[in-house]
Amino acid sequence: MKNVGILGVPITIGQPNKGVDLGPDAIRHAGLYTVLQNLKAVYQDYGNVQIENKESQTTDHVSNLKNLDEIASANELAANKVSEIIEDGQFPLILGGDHSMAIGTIAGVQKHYNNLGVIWYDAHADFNTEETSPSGNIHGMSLAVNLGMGHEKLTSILQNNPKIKPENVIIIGARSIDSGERELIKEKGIKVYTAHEVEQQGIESIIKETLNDLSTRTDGIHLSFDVDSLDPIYVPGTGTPVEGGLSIRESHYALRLLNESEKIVSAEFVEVNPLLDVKNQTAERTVELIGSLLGERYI
Ligand code: HAR
Ligand code: MN
Ligand code: MN
Ligand code: MN
Repeated sequence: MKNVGILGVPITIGQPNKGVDLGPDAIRHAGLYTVLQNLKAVYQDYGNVQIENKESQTTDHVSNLKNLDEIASANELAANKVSEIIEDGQFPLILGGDHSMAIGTIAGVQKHYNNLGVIWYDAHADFNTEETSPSGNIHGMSLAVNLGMGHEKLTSILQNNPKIKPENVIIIGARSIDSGERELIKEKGIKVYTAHEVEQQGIESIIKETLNDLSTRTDGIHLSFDVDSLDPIYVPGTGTPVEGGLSIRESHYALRLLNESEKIVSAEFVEVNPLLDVKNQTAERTVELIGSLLGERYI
Protein backbone atom coordinates (compact mmCIF):
# COMPACT_ATOMS: atom_id res chain seq x y z
CA MET A 1 0.00 0.00 0.00
CA LYS A 2 1.12 3.48 -0.78
CA ASN A 3 2.53 5.94 1.68
CA VAL A 4 0.36 8.95 0.91
CA GLY A 5 1.18 12.63 1.40
CA ILE A 6 -1.96 14.76 1.23
CA LEU A 7 -1.67 18.39 0.14
CA GLY A 8 -4.43 20.97 -0.40
CA VAL A 9 -3.92 23.71 -2.95
CA PRO A 10 -6.81 26.11 -2.29
CA ILE A 11 -6.30 28.35 -5.28
CA THR A 12 -9.28 30.11 -6.83
CA ILE A 13 -7.91 33.05 -8.81
CA GLY A 14 -7.29 30.94 -11.92
CA GLN A 15 -11.02 31.26 -12.65
CA PRO A 16 -13.93 33.53 -11.66
CA ASN A 17 -16.12 31.43 -9.30
CA LYS A 18 -15.83 31.93 -5.55
CA GLY A 19 -15.54 28.84 -3.37
CA VAL A 20 -13.16 26.46 -5.13
CA ASP A 21 -10.59 27.34 -2.44
CA LEU A 22 -12.85 25.36 -0.06
CA GLY A 23 -12.46 22.23 -2.20
CA PRO A 24 -9.55 20.61 -0.34
CA ASP A 25 -11.27 20.88 3.04
CA ALA A 26 -14.60 19.67 1.62
CA ILE A 27 -12.80 16.59 0.31
CA ARG A 28 -11.25 15.99 3.72
CA HIS A 29 -14.67 16.40 5.40
CA ALA A 30 -16.22 13.97 2.93
CA GLY A 31 -14.34 11.09 4.53
CA LEU A 32 -10.93 11.06 2.94
CA TYR A 33 -9.13 9.80 6.05
CA THR A 34 -11.66 7.00 6.57
CA VAL A 35 -11.07 5.74 3.03
CA LEU A 36 -7.32 5.80 3.61
CA GLN A 37 -7.68 4.02 6.95
CA ASN A 38 -9.90 1.33 5.40
CA LEU A 39 -7.20 0.77 2.81
CA LYS A 40 -4.64 0.51 5.62
CA ALA A 41 -2.68 3.25 3.93
CA VAL A 42 0.05 5.11 5.72
CA TYR A 43 -0.67 8.79 5.26
CA GLN A 44 0.33 12.23 6.38
CA ASP A 45 -1.65 15.40 5.80
CA TYR A 46 0.61 18.32 4.91
CA GLY A 47 -2.34 20.73 5.17
CA ASN A 48 -3.03 23.45 2.65
CA VAL A 49 -0.58 25.62 0.80
CA GLN A 50 -0.98 29.17 2.13
CA ILE A 51 -2.51 31.06 -0.74
CA GLU A 52 -3.88 34.59 -0.42
CA ASN A 53 -6.15 34.48 -3.47
CA LYS A 54 -5.96 38.23 -3.77
CA GLU A 55 -7.03 39.30 -7.21
CA SER A 56 -4.63 41.45 -9.15
CA GLN A 57 -5.19 45.17 -8.72
CA THR A 58 -3.35 46.11 -11.88
CA THR A 59 -5.32 48.10 -14.38
CA ASP A 60 -3.37 46.57 -17.24
CA HIS A 61 -6.09 45.40 -19.61
CA VAL A 62 -3.64 44.49 -22.32
CA SER A 63 -2.62 41.20 -20.78
CA ASN A 64 -4.99 38.26 -21.26
CA LEU A 65 -3.63 36.57 -18.13
CA LYS A 66 -5.80 37.29 -15.11
CA ASN A 67 -3.93 37.40 -11.78
CA LEU A 68 -0.67 36.36 -13.41
CA ASP A 69 1.75 37.36 -10.64
CA GLU A 70 -0.46 36.00 -7.85
CA ILE A 71 -0.91 32.66 -9.63
CA ALA A 72 2.79 32.40 -10.37
CA SER A 73 3.77 32.85 -6.72
CA ALA A 74 1.06 30.48 -5.43
CA ASN A 75 2.28 27.82 -7.85
CA GLU A 76 5.87 28.26 -6.76
CA LEU A 77 4.75 27.43 -3.21
CA ALA A 78 2.71 24.43 -4.37
CA ALA A 79 5.60 23.13 -6.49
CA ASN A 80 8.00 23.22 -3.55
CA LYS A 81 5.54 21.43 -1.27
CA VAL A 82 4.87 18.68 -3.80
CA SER A 83 8.58 18.21 -4.32
CA GLU A 84 9.07 17.97 -0.53
CA ILE A 85 6.42 15.23 -0.28
CA ILE A 86 8.26 13.19 -2.91
CA GLU A 87 11.53 13.76 -1.09
CA ASP A 88 9.84 12.39 2.03
CA GLY A 89 9.16 9.19 0.08
CA GLN A 90 5.43 9.72 -0.20
CA PHE A 91 2.87 9.60 -2.99
CA PRO A 92 1.53 13.15 -3.49
CA LEU A 93 -2.28 13.18 -3.33
CA ILE A 94 -3.10 16.78 -4.13
CA LEU A 95 -6.53 18.36 -3.65
CA GLY A 96 -7.82 21.47 -5.41
CA GLY A 97 -8.44 24.17 -5.99
CA ASP A 98 -8.80 25.39 -9.55
CA HIS A 99 -6.79 23.69 -12.27
CA SER A 100 -4.23 26.51 -12.55
CA MET A 101 -2.57 24.68 -9.63
CA ALA A 102 -1.31 22.02 -12.04
CA ILE A 103 1.33 24.49 -13.19
CA GLY A 104 2.99 24.10 -9.80
CA THR A 105 2.07 20.55 -8.90
CA ILE A 106 3.45 19.09 -12.10
CA ALA A 107 6.57 21.27 -11.88
CA GLY A 108 7.13 19.84 -8.39
CA VAL A 109 6.70 16.23 -9.53
CA GLN A 110 8.78 16.74 -12.63
CA LYS A 111 11.80 17.72 -10.59
CA HIS A 112 12.09 14.05 -9.66
CA TYR A 113 11.63 12.43 -13.08
CA ASN A 114 13.47 12.61 -16.37
CA ASN A 115 10.54 11.78 -18.56
CA LEU A 116 7.24 12.32 -16.77
CA GLY A 117 3.96 11.32 -18.40
CA VAL A 118 0.68 13.12 -17.74
CA ILE A 119 -2.89 11.85 -17.99
CA TRP A 120 -5.22 14.86 -18.18
CA TYR A 121 -8.73 13.58 -17.34
CA ASP A 122 -10.92 16.61 -18.05
CA ALA A 123 -13.87 17.99 -20.01
CA HIS A 124 -11.43 20.66 -21.18
CA ALA A 125 -7.96 20.53 -22.65
CA ASP A 126 -6.60 23.49 -20.64
CA PHE A 127 -4.34 24.09 -23.60
CA ASN A 128 -4.89 27.78 -24.15
CA THR A 129 -2.21 30.43 -24.13
CA GLU A 130 -2.48 34.16 -23.59
CA GLU A 131 -3.01 34.44 -27.37
CA THR A 132 -5.78 31.84 -27.72
CA SER A 133 -7.68 32.09 -24.42
CA PRO A 134 -11.21 33.43 -24.78
CA SER A 135 -11.39 34.21 -21.06
CA GLY A 136 -7.93 35.08 -19.74
CA ASN A 137 -8.53 32.49 -17.00
CA ILE A 138 -5.28 30.70 -16.30
CA HIS A 139 -6.97 27.43 -15.24
CA GLY A 140 -7.67 26.99 -18.95
CA MET A 141 -3.94 27.22 -19.73
CA SER A 142 -2.17 24.99 -17.23
CA LEU A 143 -1.47 22.01 -19.47
CA ALA A 144 0.02 24.24 -22.17
CA VAL A 145 2.24 25.88 -19.54
CA ASN A 146 3.56 22.48 -18.52
CA LEU A 147 4.74 21.96 -22.09
CA GLY A 148 6.56 25.27 -21.97
CA MET A 149 3.95 27.36 -23.76
CA GLY A 150 2.78 30.61 -22.21
CA HIS A 151 4.06 33.48 -20.13
CA GLU A 152 7.60 33.17 -18.85
CA LYS A 153 6.43 33.85 -15.26
CA LEU A 154 4.39 30.64 -15.48
CA THR A 155 6.74 28.44 -17.51
CA SER A 156 9.70 29.24 -15.24
CA ILE A 157 8.20 27.85 -11.98
CA LEU A 158 10.99 25.93 -10.20
CA GLN A 159 13.18 26.60 -13.24
CA ASN A 160 11.11 23.73 -14.59
CA ASN A 161 13.28 22.36 -17.36
CA PRO A 162 13.00 20.28 -19.46
CA LYS A 163 9.25 20.55 -20.01
CA ILE A 164 6.72 17.76 -20.37
CA LYS A 165 7.04 16.32 -23.86
CA PRO A 166 3.93 16.48 -26.04
CA GLU A 167 4.08 12.73 -26.73
CA ASN A 168 4.00 12.09 -22.97
CA VAL A 169 0.57 13.73 -22.53
CA ILE A 170 -2.81 12.07 -23.03
CA ILE A 171 -6.10 13.91 -22.57
CA ILE A 172 -9.20 11.84 -21.73
CA GLY A 173 -12.83 12.99 -21.62
CA ALA A 174 -12.53 16.26 -23.54
CA ARG A 175 -15.66 17.79 -25.00
CA SER A 176 -15.11 21.55 -24.71
CA ILE A 177 -12.06 22.75 -26.63
CA ASP A 178 -11.69 26.31 -27.95
CA SER A 179 -10.69 26.78 -31.57
CA GLY A 180 -7.29 28.27 -30.75
CA GLU A 181 -6.35 25.50 -28.37
CA ARG A 182 -7.53 22.91 -30.89
CA GLU A 183 -4.96 24.26 -33.33
CA LEU A 184 -2.23 24.10 -30.69
CA ILE A 185 -3.18 20.53 -29.76
CA LYS A 186 -2.89 19.52 -33.42
CA GLU A 187 0.37 21.40 -33.87
CA LYS A 188 1.91 19.63 -30.86
CA GLY A 189 0.41 16.27 -31.78
CA ILE A 190 -1.20 15.71 -28.38
CA LYS A 191 -3.26 12.51 -28.11
CA VAL A 192 -6.88 13.27 -27.14
CA TYR A 193 -9.59 10.75 -26.35
CA THR A 194 -12.75 12.82 -26.49
CA ALA A 195 -15.93 11.95 -24.60
CA HIS A 196 -17.24 10.55 -27.89
CA GLU A 197 -14.26 8.24 -28.17
CA VAL A 198 -14.85 7.03 -24.62
CA GLU A 199 -18.40 6.19 -25.75
CA GLN A 200 -17.24 4.49 -28.93
CA GLN A 201 -14.06 2.71 -27.86
CA GLY A 202 -14.79 2.12 -24.20
CA ILE A 203 -12.83 3.27 -21.17
CA GLU A 204 -11.03 -0.05 -20.62
CA SER A 205 -9.47 -0.04 -24.05
CA ILE A 206 -8.57 3.65 -23.76
CA ILE A 207 -6.86 3.31 -20.40
CA LYS A 208 -4.96 0.22 -21.53
CA GLU A 209 -3.84 1.99 -24.71
CA THR A 210 -2.84 5.02 -22.66
CA LEU A 211 -0.79 2.93 -20.26
CA ASN A 212 0.89 0.94 -23.05
CA ASP A 213 1.74 4.10 -24.85
CA LEU A 214 3.06 6.08 -21.87
CA SER A 215 4.82 3.15 -20.18
CA THR A 216 7.23 2.67 -23.06
CA ARG A 217 8.76 6.11 -22.80
CA THR A 218 8.02 7.63 -19.40
CA ASP A 219 9.53 6.96 -15.99
CA GLY A 220 6.35 7.84 -14.09
CA ILE A 221 2.84 9.12 -14.79
CA HIS A 222 1.05 11.99 -13.06
CA LEU A 223 -2.75 11.89 -13.04
CA SER A 224 -4.50 15.25 -13.26
CA PHE A 225 -8.16 14.52 -12.58
CA ASP A 226 -10.52 17.45 -13.13
CA VAL A 227 -13.91 16.52 -11.66
CA ASP A 228 -15.67 18.29 -14.53
CA SER A 229 -14.60 15.31 -16.66
CA LEU A 230 -17.64 13.64 -15.12
CA ASP A 231 -21.14 14.41 -16.31
CA PRO A 232 -22.68 17.32 -14.35
CA ILE A 233 -25.38 14.99 -12.98
CA TYR A 234 -22.67 13.55 -10.72
CA VAL A 235 -20.75 16.73 -9.97
CA PRO A 236 -22.95 19.79 -9.43
CA GLY A 237 -20.15 21.38 -7.42
CA THR A 238 -17.79 22.48 -10.13
CA GLY A 239 -17.34 25.81 -11.89
CA THR A 240 -17.44 24.87 -15.58
CA PRO A 241 -19.77 21.89 -16.01
CA VAL A 242 -20.12 20.46 -19.53
CA GLU A 243 -22.92 18.10 -20.50
CA GLY A 244 -22.23 14.74 -22.06
CA GLY A 245 -19.57 13.80 -19.56
CA LEU A 246 -18.06 10.57 -18.37
CA SER A 247 -19.97 8.33 -16.01
CA ILE A 248 -19.09 7.58 -12.43
CA ARG A 249 -18.88 3.86 -13.20
CA GLU A 250 -16.45 4.16 -16.10
CA SER A 251 -14.36 6.66 -14.15
CA HIS A 252 -14.06 4.32 -11.18
CA TYR A 253 -13.03 1.61 -13.61
CA ALA A 254 -10.46 3.91 -15.21
CA LEU A 255 -8.97 4.67 -11.80
CA ARG A 256 -8.95 1.03 -10.84
CA LEU A 257 -7.01 0.15 -14.00
CA LEU A 258 -4.55 2.96 -13.26
CA ASN A 259 -4.11 1.60 -9.74
CA GLU A 260 -3.46 -1.92 -11.03
CA SER A 261 -0.84 -0.64 -13.46
CA GLU A 262 1.31 0.73 -10.62
CA LYS A 263 2.51 3.45 -13.01
CA ILE A 264 0.89 6.44 -11.33
CA VAL A 265 3.42 8.34 -9.21
CA SER A 266 1.28 11.32 -8.15
CA ALA A 267 -2.29 12.51 -8.55
CA GLU A 268 -4.44 15.58 -8.13
CA PHE A 269 -8.22 15.96 -7.96
CA VAL A 270 -9.26 19.49 -8.86
CA GLU A 271 -12.10 21.95 -9.40
CA VAL A 272 -14.29 20.80 -6.49
CA ASN A 273 -16.34 23.88 -5.50
CA PRO A 274 -18.44 23.38 -2.34
CA LEU A 275 -20.29 26.70 -2.83
CA LEU A 276 -21.78 25.34 -6.05
CA ASP A 277 -22.39 21.89 -4.61
CA VAL A 278 -25.45 20.15 -3.22
CA LYS A 279 -24.87 18.49 0.18
CA ASN A 280 -21.14 18.04 -0.51
CA GLN A 281 -21.89 15.25 -3.00
CA THR A 282 -19.16 16.35 -5.41
CA ALA A 283 -16.56 16.09 -2.65
CA GLU A 284 -18.01 12.74 -1.54
CA ARG A 285 -17.79 11.32 -5.05
CA THR A 286 -14.25 12.67 -5.29
CA VAL A 287 -13.29 10.78 -2.14
CA GLU A 288 -14.77 7.58 -3.59
CA LEU A 289 -12.82 8.11 -6.80
CA ILE A 290 -9.63 8.63 -4.81
CA GLY A 291 -10.43 5.32 -3.11
CA SER A 292 -10.50 3.55 -6.47
CA LEU A 293 -7.17 5.08 -7.46
CA LEU A 294 -5.62 3.88 -4.20
CA GLY A 295 -6.97 0.35 -4.43
CA GLU A 296 -10.47 0.24 -2.96
CA ARG A 297 -12.61 -2.47 -4.54
CA TYR A 298 -16.30 -3.39 -4.43
CA ILE A 299 -15.51 -6.89 -3.19
N1 HAR B 1 -11.47 26.74 -22.34
C1 HAR B 1 -12.09 27.75 -21.54
C2 HAR B 1 -11.11 28.84 -21.18
O1 HAR B 1 -9.95 28.73 -21.45
C3 HAR B 1 -12.69 27.15 -20.29
C4 HAR B 1 -11.67 26.47 -19.42
C5 HAR B 1 -12.33 25.88 -18.25
N2 HAR B 1 -11.32 25.18 -17.58
C6 HAR B 1 -11.52 24.35 -16.58
N3 HAR B 1 -10.54 23.52 -16.48
N4 HAR B 1 -12.50 24.22 -15.91
O2 HAR B 1 -10.66 22.35 -17.08
O3 HAR B 1 -11.48 29.80 -20.60
MN1 MN C 1 14.64 16.45 -4.85
MN1 MN D 1 -9.17 21.44 -16.07
MN1 MN E 1 -12.26 21.13 -16.84
